[in-house]
Amino acid sequence: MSDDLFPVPADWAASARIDKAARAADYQRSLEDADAYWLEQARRLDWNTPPTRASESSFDEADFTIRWFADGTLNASVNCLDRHLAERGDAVAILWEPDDPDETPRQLTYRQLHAEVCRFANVLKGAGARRGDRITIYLPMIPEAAVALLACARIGAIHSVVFGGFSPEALAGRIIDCDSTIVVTADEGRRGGRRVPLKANVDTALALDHCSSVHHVLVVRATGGTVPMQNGRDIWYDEAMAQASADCPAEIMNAEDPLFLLYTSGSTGKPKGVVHSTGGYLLWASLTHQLCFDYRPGDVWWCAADVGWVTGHSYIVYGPLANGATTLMYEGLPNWPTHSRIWEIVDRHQVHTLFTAPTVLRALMKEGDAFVHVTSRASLRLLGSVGEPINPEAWRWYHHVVGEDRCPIIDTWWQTETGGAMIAPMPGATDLKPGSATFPMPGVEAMIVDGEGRPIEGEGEGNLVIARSWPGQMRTVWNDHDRFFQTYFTTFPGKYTTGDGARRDADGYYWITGRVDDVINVSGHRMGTAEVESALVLHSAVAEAAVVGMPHEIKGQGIYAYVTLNAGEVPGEELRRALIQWVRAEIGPIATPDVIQFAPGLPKTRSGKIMRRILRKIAEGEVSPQALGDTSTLADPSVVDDLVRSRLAFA
Ligand code: 6R9
Repeated sequence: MSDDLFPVPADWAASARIDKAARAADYQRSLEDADAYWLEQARRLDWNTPPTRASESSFDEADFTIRWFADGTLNASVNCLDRHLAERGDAVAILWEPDDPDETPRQLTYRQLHAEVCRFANVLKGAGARRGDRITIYLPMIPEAAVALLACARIGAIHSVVFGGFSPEALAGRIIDCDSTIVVTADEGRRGGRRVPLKANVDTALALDHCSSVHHVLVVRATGGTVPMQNGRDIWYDEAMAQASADCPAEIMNAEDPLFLLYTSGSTGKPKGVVHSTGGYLLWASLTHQLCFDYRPGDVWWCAADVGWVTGHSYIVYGPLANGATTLMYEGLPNWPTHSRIWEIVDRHQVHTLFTAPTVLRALMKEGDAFVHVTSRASLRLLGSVGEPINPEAWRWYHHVVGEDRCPIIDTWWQTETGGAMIAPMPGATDLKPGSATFPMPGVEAMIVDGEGRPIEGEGEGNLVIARSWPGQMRTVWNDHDRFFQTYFTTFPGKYTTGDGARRDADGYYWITGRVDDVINVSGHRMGTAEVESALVLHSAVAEAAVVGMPHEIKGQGIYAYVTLNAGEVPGEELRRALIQWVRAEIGPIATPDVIQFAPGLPKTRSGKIMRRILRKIAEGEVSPQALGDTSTLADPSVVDDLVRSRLAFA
């Protein structure tokens, strides 16, 4: 960790809307006079009925409730579109950069986007969608993805976006869990010059057992590739749009009505459907986008995430559009066709703020500075980071080589569950330390507690928890409110458990140290070790599997799997390759194991619990008895010797 201080640059200090004193005062007021503060903030949205109540929330078991602006009504698509038409209807809302740099970019003004969204909302209604229905969106990074999200919001349907890199099995699981009636997809996606068979994946998913709730599939013609269409079920997007009216009154929603659900991995069980609200979420996405990035009309904003993750929801679509921003959407990969691509896009579209992930920076950093130097990047004023802890080396490279020491680095810590940034700098208000996400946002009562839940004041390290509700907080796990409570509010009763560890330094800066549970972070993507284990044990050769994270130079963490085979199965290269392929097919390429170690047995306590602490150490290559610690509580301590021997054999 680094303790160097990068003060607010003079130009930001002079122009930013919030300076150091204002940030501190705002924070204090947000906690001490919370109701007034939040009702005031709520005015940044357009309400049909403005709320008169702010938070009515409690994290205690007896009266567990999370509720914000409960008597307010609004529509999210109106806030992202209609209300901008008078003032900036002809301003660009979405700037789209295609995968292939030789193709022409597309742009949609607010007026055009509004018309498309209304049309598609009517198409959805024509396909039977009603308020409260779940609609699964499985699209590449094309403007139609934003259109689809906002069209759902317009009619009060709940969207569930599934990342295009997920397999048919993973897609089916997410469709089944929320009983989706409609899927919106494309013929194919494109990434780095390769085609992704999205429609074919949907067909496979819908043919699987129990995946029977879907009655219509809407298909965007993205590449023109030939795909079979099922009569009566499948509808071409362009054909339906050509018939649809561009007039669609927005459904008036309660602030607490779900806006969307988004599946994310946890430490146990299958992925959970994280449910976000209409009012609180939209306010949080919009407010944090403004506070962290100080957006001004005309700036080109680029969040280089995929709309399949929460970062894409909050900072490609909802936050920027609620703020009337020009949001850039990129179809492809940051390093294709060359390692300069991301910087070429910055130049081509005169990007003001770039928001990306540390894994992208590490991968590009490795290729050398020349790929950066061949571009200008003169338009850049601000750089953002999200998804995992940013190591100080990558931070410095981003700051010095990419931003030429001129752009503050906004390292935002948050989660799918939090809806938007929770701990982050503000460019005009926060002196930076490389690797620290700095201070909590307004209303975020962050605390560090020890293993028993006792608060650690001042300098110290422990579990990061949040002591009170904030507007962007998830409201429940789809169909499983009890799981919501059990997962987040029982480890440290009365507090929201983030699952992350953190250190607070002498100046009050927060440093996120990474997950303290069985979630691993691969290239900024969350993966539950249990999910990969379940996929592995479905293979006929596998008796048992245990998965842990391992340090990885580019991805942050890699996936390390210990596999015990059924009697008669032969460990070897061929089976290793087959298992890797198997996991990719079950979950998707993001879950590809980096290492598979065949193990005759796994280290278990006498009660049968796998001791992951030991497996993590062995995966890290730390195999000395001191590193492995006490193994005396294991049912069979000799298992560890076997694991160490076979680890050393292939290391
Ligand atoms: C937004 C997002 C959440 C987990 C989170 C933490 C890690 C995200 C971070 C960060 C350190 C940051 N994380 N941002 N760790 N510094 N700036 O990534 O959501 O996919 O749900 O992941 O990612 O471990 O708990 P999600």
